[in-house]
Amino acid sequence: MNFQDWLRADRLPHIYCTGCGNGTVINCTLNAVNQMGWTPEETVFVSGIGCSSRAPGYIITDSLHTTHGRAIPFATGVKLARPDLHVVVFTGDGDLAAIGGNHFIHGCRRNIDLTVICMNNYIYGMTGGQGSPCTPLGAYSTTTPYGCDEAPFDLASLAVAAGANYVSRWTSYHVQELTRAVKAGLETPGFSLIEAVVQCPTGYGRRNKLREAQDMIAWMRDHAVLLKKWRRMDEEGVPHDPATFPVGEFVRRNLPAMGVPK
Ligand SMILES: Cc1ncc(C[n+]2csc(CCOP(=O)(O)OP(=O)(O)O)c2C)c(N)n1
Ligand code: SF4
Repeated sequence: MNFQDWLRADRLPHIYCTGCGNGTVINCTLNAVNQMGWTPEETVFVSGIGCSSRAPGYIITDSLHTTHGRAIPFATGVKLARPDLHVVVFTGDGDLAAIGGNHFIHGCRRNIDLTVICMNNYIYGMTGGQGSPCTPLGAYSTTTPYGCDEAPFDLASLAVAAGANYVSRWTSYHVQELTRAVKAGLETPGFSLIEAVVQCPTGYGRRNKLREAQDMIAWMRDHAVLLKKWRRMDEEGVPHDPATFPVGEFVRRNLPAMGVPK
């Protein structure tokens, strides 16, 4: 099978704005799923509500497009009822970390055998660009018109602390790395989080001097710091530029997991 064969062509054209980063993450994910040699019959995609959560609608497998924030509970149900199925969740930073924040940390704590792919565009895209728990300090959104003055969640570190077996962060600029990370998440039993920072020119970029898609892609390229370098800077007491963020594999471990087929 070719990875494009996983797409539901009769659902096109998609709803995404020109330049949206979500399509890149869907492509990387389908590439990784295809590399696993899985079939659509044994794979299920689950999502909440948001632009990111529309992704399963474009994929030929069975899928659940659920209620806002509840993708992980629905996915947990699928996995516990049918441990033989591969269950992949698409979510956004609002869906996962705001209304769904409690489900997220408990999914990690239970280490349930799911692969969760979060398209983090720093805002609520679908509803017009409100601030989310991941909006960076100082960033503008419709609900932070003077610049966000709350510290954002670090989703990857949160997942590590809560007990997930596999955690990576990349961006839609890092296509190869992101594809490899999704595959590693699919291979690792237990809860996997792959955080993909993506451009949302409509809801985020145009309010933050990153109006064109390529402006934000260049911004991600220039502000992502490899985790090894980030940790070396920590060891040496070198301060981080607050606009930068670490990318790479945060953890890959083998803590006891739930829902893994015997
Ligand atoms: C219970 C409930 N509250 C609020 C909404 C409205 N709503 C729809 S999508 C969304 C936020 C989406 O943001 P995110 O999850 O980050 O996804 P994005 O659209 O940015 O990909 C909200 C608040 C809803 N559908 N259901
Ligand atoms: S609003 Fe943002 S996240 Fe939603 S489709 Fe448009 S660019 Fe993508």
